[in-house]
Amino acid sequence: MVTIPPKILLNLYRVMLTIRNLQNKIEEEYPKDGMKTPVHLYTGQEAIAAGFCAHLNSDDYLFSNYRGHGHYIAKGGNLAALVAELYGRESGCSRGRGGSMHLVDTSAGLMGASSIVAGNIPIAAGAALAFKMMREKRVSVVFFGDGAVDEGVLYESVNFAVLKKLPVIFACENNFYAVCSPQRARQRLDNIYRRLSGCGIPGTRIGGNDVAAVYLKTKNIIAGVRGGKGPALIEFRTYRWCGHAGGGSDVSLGYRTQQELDRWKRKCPLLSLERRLMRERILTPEQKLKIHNHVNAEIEQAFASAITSPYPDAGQLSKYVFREK
Ligand SMILES: Cc1ncc(C[n+]2csc(CCOP(=O)(O)OP(=O)(O)O)c2C)c(N)n1
Ligand SMILES: [Mg+2]
Repeated sequence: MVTIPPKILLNLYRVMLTIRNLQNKIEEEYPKDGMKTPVHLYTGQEAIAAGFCAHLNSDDYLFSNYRGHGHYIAKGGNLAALVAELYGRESGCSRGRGGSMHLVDTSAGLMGASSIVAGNIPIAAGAALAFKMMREKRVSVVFFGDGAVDEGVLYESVNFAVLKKLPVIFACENNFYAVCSPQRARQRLDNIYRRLSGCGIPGTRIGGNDVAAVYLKTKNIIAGVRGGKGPALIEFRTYRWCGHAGGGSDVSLGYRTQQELDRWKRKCPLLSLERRLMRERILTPEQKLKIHNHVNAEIEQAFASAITSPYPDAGQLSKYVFREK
């Protein structure tokens, strides 16, 4: 903790709080049916996006999956454009055509979120090949879940990236479930970070609920990849608090227990950072209030502007979706 400057820690706190409170607000508003999109909430996983993306520049590329709100915010995305996208408005980051699972904002380096499990993995490797061919010191990052590790394309992409020494980081957020299917029912060994060592990629396992650990441990990995060392694989261990999609608890479905959920909630990434910051007097109660008020006002403003923004013109719906002749 001491090795991270207070200013950076406070910023990590602000980013995580923005992601958390935004997820909570979406959960609250979603039943009103104004958002005509499935939503996959990132609640509980905030430390990964915040700690990792703190080392990225806006021209580094980030490829996300359908659980991408946190990735977009942490990459320096536009909160109002994200919320407008959930409401299908023209002012949304994907001009209202994509919804929650298909966020795109090239100005922030978010090259696209995808609803296809593992779909963005080879694309991220391709982007890294372009960086290498252009001799640019940029990195390409792809976030995916433990479920995506079951897709063959990961192995092909890692093999190619190692062979060509590409500046790509394969970042797996292992929350131990793919929808209702536990990791142990799909993978004989709990070893995602080591699983591709046979291809020659270095793998690291990081506790994904500890933002200081994420920040410190990913710093050197990202710097190495940027410096030309070749690709890296990271497995973050974390837990999804809500149901797979749509928010709310899904413990009644029977695939996981309330005890397990409670155990992970006690390891809340946001609260543990807050406690440490207060203990170390980096965050005072007054500062905390100020940050919370600011973050909440920004979120309220984003929702207010989204619901009063126009929808895309009906005659223009396929614009930006299909290639223009
Ligand atoms: C190629 C493909 N297969 C199946 C699905 C259906 N599906 C949607 S999400 C999901 C689970 C993925 O779990 P994981 O990668 O662990 O990510 P998490 O939802 O836990 O963040 C599946 C199987 C899909 N969208 N794409
Ligand atoms: Mg998962």
